[in-house]
Amino acid sequence: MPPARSLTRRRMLELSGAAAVGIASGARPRLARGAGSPPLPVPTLIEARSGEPVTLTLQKSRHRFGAGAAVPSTGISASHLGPVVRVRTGDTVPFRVENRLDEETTLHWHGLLVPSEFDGGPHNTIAPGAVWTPEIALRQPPATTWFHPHPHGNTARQVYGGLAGMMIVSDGGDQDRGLPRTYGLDDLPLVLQDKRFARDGALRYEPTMMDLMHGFRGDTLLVNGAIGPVARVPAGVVRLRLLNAANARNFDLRFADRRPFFVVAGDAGYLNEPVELRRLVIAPAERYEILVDFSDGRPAVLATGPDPHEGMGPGMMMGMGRGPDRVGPAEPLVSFAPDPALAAAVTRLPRQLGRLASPDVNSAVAWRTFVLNPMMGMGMAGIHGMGGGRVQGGGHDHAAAQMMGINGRPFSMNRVDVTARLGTSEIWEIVSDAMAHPFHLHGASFRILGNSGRKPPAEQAGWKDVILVEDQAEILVRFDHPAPPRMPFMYHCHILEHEDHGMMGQFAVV
Ligand SMILES: [Cu+2]
Repeated sequence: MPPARSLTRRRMLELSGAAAVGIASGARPRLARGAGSPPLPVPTLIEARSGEPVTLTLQKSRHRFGAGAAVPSTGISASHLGPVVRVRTGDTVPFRVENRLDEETTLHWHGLLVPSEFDGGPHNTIAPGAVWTPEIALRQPPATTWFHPHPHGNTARQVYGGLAGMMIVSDGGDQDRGLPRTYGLDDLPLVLQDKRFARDGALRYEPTMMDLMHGFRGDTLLVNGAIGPVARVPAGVVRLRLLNAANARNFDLRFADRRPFFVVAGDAGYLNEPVELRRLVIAPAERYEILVDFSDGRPAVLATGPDPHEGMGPGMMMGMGRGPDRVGPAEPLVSFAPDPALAAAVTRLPRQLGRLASPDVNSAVAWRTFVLNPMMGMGMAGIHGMGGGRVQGGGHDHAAAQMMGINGRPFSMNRVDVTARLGTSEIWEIVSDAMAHPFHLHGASFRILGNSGRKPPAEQAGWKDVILVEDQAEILVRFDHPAPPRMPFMYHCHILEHEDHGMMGQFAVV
């Protein structure tokens, strides 16, 4: 870390502290929750079987978010969000992805390790009314993954509107591992998001210029599409599959009573053993599986502190420093009510899960550096050219719409930025400019070698596909899945507004 950068960061904290407090206290949820807490919605489970088609329909619908009337929404075979699809390693599942929206879309399998033609990135477009039929061969370790649209320039608005679902890759070995495994009972998906609502209860997505630069954040927290839900759980060990499906927000998770919890898996697979924590930051698109012991029978509240990486502050406009670290009260996400009438299948923590070796740095055949640029030397005229108020999604033809980039270049569908060799590993150095960015790449997973000059914490020591980079990080990426230059994989910032505005690149694997 160059000393200059630390200095500007400290200076930024001084400069923007007052403004930050103002923003935090000004944010008020606008949607009435209604009387009592709704039960935690548990998405429909689709148990996929080899050779049997699974249909996922991206559709317009109506959905009730709070106490008010149903409002326009989108969902995947649901009124909002999607099902949980459970697939088995070794199986090959033919999917039928139907686009019943009135716009082009794609469906990206975030975390599935498949050839690029089945990846669902911006090249795999599905026209309105069309059906996409990828054959997904599951040849990867068990993991909690997810799926969401990825159309060029229009991902943020489509995901925000409700197009996201979870996919569980299972190898059938969780009984031997001693892990909770009864879906909807002691194995619960928790899709974490934040939204803004209009007075009539409708979802609002009208990002301002500041929203685009910082990433769009809501003032209301949702879990599985519900506000402040409560889950009945057995009075034993319960597994929570956490997915941050927010456009930009980082959740700083903790239980209100400060009880410990145990991370057993990261994005792309199990850790060697449970990692005990009392706080966990989950960045956009990251997944963690945690175990929580409810055997004391007491109700518990999973809450989040303020986003520790929100905003760039005024200094960002001058290309210096980062936003302030937020302070403020924790907000509840979801409550748990242990119910002695529910059978507790697991009452002890497992000892051993994965068998990960240390990453082999010497296996790397190349070193590449990627600098994530939220503003690429664009003048104020260019910023104002985007309009100070509402900015439409999907405006990627607009000259100013590609104001962000990587290594000084905005994303282009027609340019392959990197070519890697199939079956090799490379060290990728990621450098964040102006604020923390969650970096993700398709079709490959990686181990973290270092982040901000430190070794990764134990909960990030396994295989991953997202890394929150505050300053600079190095990852060891393994390329085992092909992507010809005509259909490359993506690497990008998972702040969806950044991705849509050019903070993305393409790599081939040959
Ligand atoms: Cu970013």
